Amino acid sequence: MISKTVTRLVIHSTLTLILSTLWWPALEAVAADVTVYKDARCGCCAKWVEHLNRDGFHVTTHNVASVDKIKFTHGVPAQLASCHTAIVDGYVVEGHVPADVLQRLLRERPRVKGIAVPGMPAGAPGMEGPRAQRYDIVSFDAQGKTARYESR
Ligand SMILES: [Cu+2]
Repeated sequence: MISKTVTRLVIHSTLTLILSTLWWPALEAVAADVTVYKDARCGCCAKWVEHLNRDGFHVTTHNVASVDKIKFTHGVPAQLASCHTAIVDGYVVEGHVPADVLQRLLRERPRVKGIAVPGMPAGAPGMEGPRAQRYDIVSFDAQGKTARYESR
């Protein structure tokens, strides 16, 4: 009787462990809140927000008079600037960063201040069009030191 209960308990906890391991990354990705600062007239910014929403992020957008001020406040290096700036889980996200790269950032949690897609490269999420170009997703730290995080 007791051994049967123990066996059941062991099976139950093992299953729970396996299931929680399987579900954890998915749950974490879906639960992430993103705050986006953009200009009200920016069309590609809105398209990037749609891209994040489709990927399960909870996005709150703020239309601001000066996106430059936001970038300065959050320490985005000038050469990495793009059209919008976002905050997710303590990280600064500049420009058209693909949702899966955002998820990688939240999974790996590197010791950086944020990541950026400088400028507005054609083909990046929210910048879809007939001609796509290669671009880098660049990380930066509080001192403004940059490194390539991923390439597309
Ligand atoms: Cu843009």
